[in-house]
Amino acid sequence: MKIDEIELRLIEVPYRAPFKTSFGEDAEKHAIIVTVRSEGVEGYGEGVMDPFPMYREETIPGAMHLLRNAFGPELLANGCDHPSELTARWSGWRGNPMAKTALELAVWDCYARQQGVPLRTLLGGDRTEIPVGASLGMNPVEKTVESVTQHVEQGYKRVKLKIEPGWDVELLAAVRAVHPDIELTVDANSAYTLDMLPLLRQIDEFGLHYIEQPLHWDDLVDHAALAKELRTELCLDETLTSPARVKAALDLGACTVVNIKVGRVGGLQSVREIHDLCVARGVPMWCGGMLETGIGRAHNIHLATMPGFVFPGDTASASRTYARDITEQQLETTDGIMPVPEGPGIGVTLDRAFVDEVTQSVDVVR
Ligand code: OSB
Ligand code: MG
Repeated sequence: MKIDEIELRLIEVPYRAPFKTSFGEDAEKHAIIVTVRSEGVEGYGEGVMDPFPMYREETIPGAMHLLRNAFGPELLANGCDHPSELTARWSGWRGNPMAKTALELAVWDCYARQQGVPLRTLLGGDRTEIPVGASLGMNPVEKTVESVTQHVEQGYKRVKLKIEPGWDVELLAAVRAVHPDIELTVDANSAYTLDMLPLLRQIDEFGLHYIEQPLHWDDLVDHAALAKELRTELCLDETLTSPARVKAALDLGACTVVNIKVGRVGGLQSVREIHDLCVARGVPMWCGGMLETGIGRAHNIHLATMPGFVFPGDTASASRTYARDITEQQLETTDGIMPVPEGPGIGVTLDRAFVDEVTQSVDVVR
């Protein structure tokens, strides 16, 4: 493909309600929407880095700098025969997986549209719908229990609760009192340390499907030590930033469940490599979320059709997160099942009027 231009659009979209985790609280989504234009066809990608490094280190200003001055110009200068080659081409620029992914995803979408096939087809995903769960932000205990009940009634296949030290045992006891048997998980977003083992042992008593990222956001060694002390399986999120890191985590026994976020691991080509590794080792994967708009959410749905994604992920109905989304197609579940958007590429298009309303800035790289 010859790439004609790359548009970098900064948007700010309000959440329906603030989303609270152990690392902070946000009332609106800040995202980079990348559009790649090639021979009359557009493709879209979404960057999941935040304005400040709260979840991992990348930031929107840092990503904009690299997209404008490194990855963007390299892509414009050299074009692309197949989107799978981009990660290796950009590997001389270290790290920054989310920035690379925002552009790589746009190229994958554009390429799939030019071929006239759904993105999932390029990834080997046969399924036309995926089972999903929901991730609930921190709220008072009573409100959380009500919310769990609503999500169970809506058919979500598992519920994930955000926890932190002091906001864990009481919450879990209240939820388990009403829902003793549902598929329940917790996500600490790195809020615990290994010396809190007695508390972690209490969390171990609630029959959780797994515990997501209890310890430091870049740690493998302490997670491997913790895994030996608990019955509940450990799932890593923040720590898993590349195929090599996933292999290291599995070799060390730091986790037995893998959360995939395409932005965190550096793009769809990295997802494919991790997928094949996890399938070969019999390690269950699931697709995480970063409260994406319809662009990132559609990408997540397509990648979660790959056969190794055996646990329900976080790609729930967009209307849980947004009163109005930026895509024309509404990404909604029925009975906990998310249909894959149909048509070429990711199968969604931008609601131009609304995108313009929420746009903070537009840069075009040619
Ligand atoms: O750790 O999975 C996480 C949202 C923002 C940052 C990190 C995480 C999350 C979620 C929400 O859990 C998942 C979603 O609904 O997209
Ligand atoms: Mg997580």
